[in-house]
Amino acid sequence: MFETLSKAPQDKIFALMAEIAADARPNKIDLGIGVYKDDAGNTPIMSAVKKAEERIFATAKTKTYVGVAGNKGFASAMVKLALGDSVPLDRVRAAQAPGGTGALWVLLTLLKRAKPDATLWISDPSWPNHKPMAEQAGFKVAAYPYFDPATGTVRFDDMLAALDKMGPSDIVLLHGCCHNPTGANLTEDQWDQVVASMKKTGAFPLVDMAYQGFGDGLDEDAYGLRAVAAQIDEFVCATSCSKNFGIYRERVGCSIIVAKDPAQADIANSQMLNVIRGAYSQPPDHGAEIVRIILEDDALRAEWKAELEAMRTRMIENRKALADAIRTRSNSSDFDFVAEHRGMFSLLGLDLETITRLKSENAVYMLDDSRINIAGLADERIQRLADAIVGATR
Ligand code: PLP
Ligand code: TYF
Repeated sequence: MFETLSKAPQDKIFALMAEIAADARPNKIDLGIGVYKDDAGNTPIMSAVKKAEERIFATAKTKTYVGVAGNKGFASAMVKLALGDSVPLDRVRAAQAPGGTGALWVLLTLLKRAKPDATLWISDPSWPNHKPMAEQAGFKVAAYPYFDPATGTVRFDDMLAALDKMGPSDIVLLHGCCHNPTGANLTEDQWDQVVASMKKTGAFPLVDMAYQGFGDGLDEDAYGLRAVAAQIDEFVCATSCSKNFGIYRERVGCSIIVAKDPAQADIANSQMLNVIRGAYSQPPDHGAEIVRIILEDDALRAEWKAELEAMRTRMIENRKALADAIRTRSNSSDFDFVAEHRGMFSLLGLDLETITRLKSENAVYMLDDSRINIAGLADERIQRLADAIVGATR
């Protein structure tokens, strides 16, 4: 049987994680996987999450099946969190999914059923899992221009020109906020232009929202998605609770469909539930129940928001501190863009030779495209990282 197979490629992010773990140098700086870390380098459980779990343990009476769509209260709360009041709910359907990845997979499989010959467009560059996932779903995958590593900014004119050439057989995967891996994001005005282009061409939006609340705030980060919702009558969105609730391993996400009318929403939803039933029958409940409890309870919701806000502002402070430290040492504004980026990542635009040297000489680990994770840097590590980057790029 298995002699017909050859070895599959590893996910480069998880491969780097193993490489870092094998490095015995005590001073190593891990800028690899996208997990939020505090000053001490830990990824603690949020206090609102702990309290919700305590409530589950104290009050849950059954572990019977929840159903194919998962936790309904969770799905409703997630729709509200992502879409706000941007679209009438009778056109919206949602199902709980195992993580943002699971939500993306369900939606890609659904879209393949709806439009088998579509081309799926991802940004250049994008999260390394997007292309393999879209290919696994059977799509032709193409890339639209997105990032200019020389300036650290979005190549917006090129992006818009590519979008303007698309049509109804094109599906465009857009990062809702906090672009992974670049950290460079569309302004509100640019979102409006993207939405106007897609409305005009009939290209179909697939929004990946994995970091809501990590950029400029919960509502601010949903600007693009809500602009899509206000102007375009059908689209889908995959959301994740891994980062903003810090419940990575619980695998919590949501697949959201917005259709032209309630009848089409019902049909699309029946196909989505059919996709889920044929894959894993129904999602695990615990993590979704945590999120439902938090979002439906005023006090816990306020506590969660405050914790999320503290994480968000700390990442922005780290960005400013790193940009300042590099500017002071290099007398140049070459890396000032780090302070303008949002979310957990910035793509520094370093070449592979520099990245390899930083690894061997400074024990500084970043992805081989020069993506760094800005969370988990604390003051002393920021100064050392600035020394290393300026030393290696001189
Ligand atoms: N989409 C993007 C852009 C991501 O960075 C991630 C990574 O966390 C995901 C989706 C999926 O996250 P998860 O499946 O862990 O919820
Ligand atoms: O980009 C990251 O680092 C996070 C974590 O297959 C991640 O999104 C990385 C790879 C992957 C799943 C999650």
